[in-house]
Amino acid sequence: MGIFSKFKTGLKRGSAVLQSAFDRVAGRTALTGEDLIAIEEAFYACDFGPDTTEDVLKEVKLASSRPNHLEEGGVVNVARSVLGEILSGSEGTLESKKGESPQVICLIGVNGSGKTTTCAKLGHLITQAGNSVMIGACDTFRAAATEQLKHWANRLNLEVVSGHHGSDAAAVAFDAYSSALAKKSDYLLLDTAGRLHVKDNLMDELAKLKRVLQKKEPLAPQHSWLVVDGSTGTNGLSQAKVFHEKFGLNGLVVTKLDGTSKGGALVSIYRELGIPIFYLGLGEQPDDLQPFSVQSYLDSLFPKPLEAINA
Ligand SMILES: Nc1nc2c(ncn2[C@@H]2O[C@H](COP(=O)(O)OP(=O)(O)O)[C@@H](O)[C@H]2O)c(=O)[nH]1
Ligand SMILES: [Mg+2]
Repeated sequence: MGIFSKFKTGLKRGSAVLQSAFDRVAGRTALTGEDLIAIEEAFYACDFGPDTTEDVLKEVKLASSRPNHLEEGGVVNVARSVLGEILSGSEGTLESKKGESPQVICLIGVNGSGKTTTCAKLGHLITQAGNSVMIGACDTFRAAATEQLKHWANRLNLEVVSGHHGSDAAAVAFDAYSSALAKKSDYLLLDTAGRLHVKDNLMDELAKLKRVLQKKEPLAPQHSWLVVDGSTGTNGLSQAKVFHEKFGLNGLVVTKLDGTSKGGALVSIYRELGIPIFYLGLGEQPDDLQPFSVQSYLDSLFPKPLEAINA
């Protein structure tokens, strides 16, 4: 399946919700109060959040007050351009770092958000692109976590540094960094334990991991990415806020967009925190982690061909 098909398949639920609201107003030259409510509800249902929903409504109302503006898919175009504007600058890109010390990418997030799976998929993606990767299994909290990661790594031919169950996560990170340095790996990916963002002791463990890494490399981890389940709605935003405040995030990976998710949560997180989105999880296969693309995202949510806006 091509990249765009994956986006499209993954985001089909959100797309269907938006489509039904747009179908309702298709070909209309004026909108009723009920039409506006239907549009508002669709944007809410897709987890775009209140601010973005309000912006969309405001622009749709404005457009509907202008003659001819609603013809030829006008409402779709208005909504799409509002989202496009909010998402401008949101694409994170991981640059190739050959020949320097390992770039550390630390994946953090609550339990079950997809960190371990993302770690493996990302390792696969990076090696496929011709860079070398080392993985640190820093989730020493759950007994099965290291096994899960090793299982993936075997399948994808990736190297993992791990510790004993219950050992110090920061020590594993330190060892993994040493290994990555010795093997001249381009990237070191750190899988960490799932933690409740309200639990301070687990946050302290992350802070320690960072401190210990910095003994080796003051700039590490160069990337601190939150892995957030895209189907958790507004909860994802509150998680992101707390992790950002405590840990200083500089990237997002939004997973499970192929599940029950309606796809809008990433807009509300980006809008609020301005943290670039690097990858989307669009399924459970190794190549289901895809670089985030605003264009593909919007094309998947608003699948109809675009007509020019009669501005
Ligand atoms: N459908 C789907 N499932 C995912 C995705 N990412 C992770 N998962 C599943 O979510 C569950 C939890 O993932 P895991 O990586 O163990 O989460 P962790 O606790 O954050 O390490 C696993 O069953 C994964 O297969 C995704 O993008 N799509
Ligand atoms: Mg895990």
